[in-house]
Amino acid sequence: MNEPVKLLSIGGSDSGGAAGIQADLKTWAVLGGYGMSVLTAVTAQNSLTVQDITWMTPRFVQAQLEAVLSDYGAVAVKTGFLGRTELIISVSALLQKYKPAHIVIDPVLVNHRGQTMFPDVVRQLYLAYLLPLADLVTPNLVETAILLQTSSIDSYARIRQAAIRLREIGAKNVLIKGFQDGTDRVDVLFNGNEFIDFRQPHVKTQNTHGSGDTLSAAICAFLAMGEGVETAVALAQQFTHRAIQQAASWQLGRGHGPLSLFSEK
Ligand code: PXL
Repeated sequence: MNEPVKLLSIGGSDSGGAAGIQADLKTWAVLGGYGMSVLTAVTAQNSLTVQDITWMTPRFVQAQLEAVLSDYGAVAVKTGFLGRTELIISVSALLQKYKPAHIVIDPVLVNHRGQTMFPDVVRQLYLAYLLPLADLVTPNLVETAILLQTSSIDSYARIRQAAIRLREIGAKNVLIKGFQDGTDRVDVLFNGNEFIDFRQPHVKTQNTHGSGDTLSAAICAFLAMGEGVETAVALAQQFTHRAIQQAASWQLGRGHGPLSLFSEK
């Protein structure tokens, strides 16, 4: 008898299959984990826009969580689309009850245009309820500025300052994503002792829908497989970069297309 690597995503459905739960489950299938999903919302979405959202009730999110965690359990959990106060509070309570070994909080606060999607109370609840549970929090630059209510984060000095603050608030490790440094994209990890830059050449493409989800899902999988945070981030960044490169030639939808997660021969 053996047990597959059990992974759980708590987030929203993207009908277009690019972001959200779909990105996470595809990533995990490719990386060889057993993926489970607790839906917080269902979006009517394509490469151009999120046209509509139906939120699950807190009671039903709780029912899904109890169902999977009381039976299958999960070694690692990631949270994504969680923009409702009651959902954040009940998800946080159940994570504290079941204590998965690894928790990755991807603070989905803005759409791909960088516009905020949720009221300020959601930001406050991320700080109060979710960051203290996080083994890793993975905001992009805009989400970092929103979480800390600062002006735009436009230098390594400001990234480092912000990472220190987010760690003080409770996240054990902080990964601030997407700093454009010349022709490179750099994600900066702070583990409490040092800052580690993860650098990839920037790929000129519109097809990056779901790239943040894929990165945090891949990190979650590598943590569950026993890698340390630094290696998990490095492997996940390489995986995501390759998926972006492979999709650069795709024509799928008229807006921001998805990544290509599968090995292309
Ligand atoms: O990429 C963040 C994200 C996550 N989950 C869902 C989304 C989005 C972005 O639109 O729709 C369901």
